[in-house]
Amino acid sequence: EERLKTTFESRAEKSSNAMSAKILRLVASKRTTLCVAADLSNTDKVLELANAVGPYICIFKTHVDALEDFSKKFVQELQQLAKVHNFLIMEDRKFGDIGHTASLQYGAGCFNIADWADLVTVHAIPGPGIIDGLINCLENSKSQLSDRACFIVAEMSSKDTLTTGSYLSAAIKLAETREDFVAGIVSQSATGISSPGLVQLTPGVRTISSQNGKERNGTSREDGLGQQYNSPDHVVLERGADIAVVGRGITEADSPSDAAKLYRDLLWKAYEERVAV
Ligand code: S5P
Repeated sequence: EERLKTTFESRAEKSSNAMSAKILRLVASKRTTLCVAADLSNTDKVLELANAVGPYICIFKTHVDALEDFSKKFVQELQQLAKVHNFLIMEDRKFGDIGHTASLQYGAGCFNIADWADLVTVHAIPGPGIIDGLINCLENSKSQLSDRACFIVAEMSSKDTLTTGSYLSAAIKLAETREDFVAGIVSQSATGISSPGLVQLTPGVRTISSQNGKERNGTSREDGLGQQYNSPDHVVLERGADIAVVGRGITEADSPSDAAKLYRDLLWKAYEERVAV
């Protein structure tokens, strides 16, 4: 597969989306394909995590609607850390409504995501109108369209997900035809993705040794609520992941910073193996 063998640097040059080029260049220069999922319920904890893992990540992924104490000040502090450590912020909102509604959810309300998140996630289910909705919102906001992009959730990591077959191929096709605002795809495989600029983000990543207890039996690669895990090696070499999302594998570690460093190293080694000629 041509695309998967190509270095991030040359894919950045071929990209037709400014944000995807920015991500690919950041990944190449910082030498990290790790995205940390900050699924914590308190803003101090999220900021502490961002500061600890900041040096080792390219993207910091949030779910701000799970925070008990969201504030504008939190956003400013997170943006400050993003500047200091050089990472991008992705709000994993998984928008899934008609364009008009998604536009309101993106640029208004108490979170005002369009104002601060470099990247957002979007379900493909409404069709292209959802992308037009987000673009429309940005055109009427103070954020620059070229400083924002979305990732289409094409295929989920969870057990018995419905994102299969013709839905999955149509979701990838949507991403490929809308690179004006789509920087990447959230998926479990590279099948069907051909554009060199599109970045594949793959969640459901955890090393066996970081799943304390359960995995000592060697078999448990799930979390009991449908999440399914693969190793860093496997997602990069067998599934085509460009960026791997690690949540609890890092947030539940004794030292999130050491764990992030370890995941970064494992992922980068696998990437080098993948692009090696
Ligand atoms: O298919 C998906 C898509 C996403 S974005 N499966 C996922 O798990 N995610 C997100 O990745 C999920 O919302 C969570 O924030 C993270 C996985 O967390 P972990 O603790 O299971 O590593």
